Amino acid sequence: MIRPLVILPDPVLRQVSRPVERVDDDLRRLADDMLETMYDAPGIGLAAIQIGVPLRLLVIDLAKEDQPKEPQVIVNPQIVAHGDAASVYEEGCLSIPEYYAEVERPATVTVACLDRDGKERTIEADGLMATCLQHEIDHLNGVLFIDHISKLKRDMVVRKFRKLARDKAADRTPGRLAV
Ligand code: GNR
Ligand code: NI
Repeated sequence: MIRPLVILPDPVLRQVSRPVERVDDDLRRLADDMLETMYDAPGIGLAAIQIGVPLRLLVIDLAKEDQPKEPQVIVNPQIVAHGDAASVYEEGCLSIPEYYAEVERPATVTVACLDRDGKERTIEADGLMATCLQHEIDHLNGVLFIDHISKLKRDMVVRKFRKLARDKAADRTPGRLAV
């Protein structure tokens, strides 16, 4: 089932998610809904809080559109190490639609987690996977990628999305906004 996405400036996005206690069929159903919602968007990653569920659960699929799907379910992830080198990626977020900005993060990370069978795993990631994992793990801590850009840019984005939310609540058609 495709679930509605939580959009900035909804304070739900600032919640700190709690650990998953049990990897059971209910959790796998939730992960399947997240994957369906992510593929529909489309996006390459999704944290549970983005559909309003404050659990430390995320899904990722970096497979290209014309390639077979590679769904990954990641439970209770912890960054246990990162490399010294940094890399810059242009990031976007399904909770901040159509806004993109460059973010610098460690280029490599080691993440300990559980998989969809509750089995302990260690992921050594670089490139887009390293960036995506850090972006998603930020969500579990109530952190958004705009927290890693300048305050000026962040304030601009937040203001724009506040206005969009106000317009929507008032059932006005949002016009194109000057930023
Ligand atoms: O779909 C997404 N693309 C993306 C691009 C660069 C860096 C991170 C991401 S994650 C994002 C989906 C999302 O909002 N996940 O939380
Ligand atoms: Ni995001």
